[in-house]
Amino acid sequence: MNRYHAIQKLMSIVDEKVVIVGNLGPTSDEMRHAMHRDKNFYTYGSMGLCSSIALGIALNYSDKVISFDGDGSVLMNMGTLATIGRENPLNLIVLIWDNEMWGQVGRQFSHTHYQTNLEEIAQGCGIKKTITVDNEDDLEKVFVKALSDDGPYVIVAKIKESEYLSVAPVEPEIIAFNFRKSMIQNA
Ligand SMILES: Cc1ncc(C[n+]2csc(CCOP(=O)(O)OP(=O)(O)O)c2C)c(N)n1
Ligand SMILES: [Mg+2]
Repeated sequence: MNRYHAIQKLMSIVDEKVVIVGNLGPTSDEMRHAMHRDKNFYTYGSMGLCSSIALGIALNYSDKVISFDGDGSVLMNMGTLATIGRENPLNLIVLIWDNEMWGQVGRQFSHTHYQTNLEEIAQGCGIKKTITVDNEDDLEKVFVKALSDDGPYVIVAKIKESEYLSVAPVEPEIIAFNFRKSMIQNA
């Protein structure tokens, strides 16, 4: 499965109130190229914090919040899954794009290439709605279901790394300002 293609598909079916937090690097770049919107929160630089930020937003927001995380980032901050299990936010969907590597920094194999199973770790944290998918049709099906169902969901999407798109403009202050403004307008 190709992440950019899948991101384009999934972003075309979320409504405008849904928040999407993007993992640093290529995932945020691809979100921005696929469909820039003020409710996309791009986490440039902050490895490991994508799902933590999404959790914080989810606990304070009535609509769905989606985390487009990465295997390496979740591995670096596994405590996020434990806290999601404990807080049990019904409106949070964590989608881990698992290319089994630290892609952006040299494509070294990550632990998921060997023995680490992030879906089982999520289960062990008490998150009941989990799945691992390796093709776009199955991903779309579970994603559509998760959008209209109580969560939290953890979806591990196995992907093949491909060419990177151009790096999207990095303007943290502007991203944060526009994101906050869009949340206030929705409150
Ligand atoms: C705290 C911290 N450590 C290391 C880095 C360097 N770094 C940036 S992206 C990345 C790999 C992220 O891997 P993953 O989440 O799987 O995303 P991928 O690049 O594979 O899409 C690393 C190690 C960083 N930005 N922050
Ligand atoms: Mg990765």
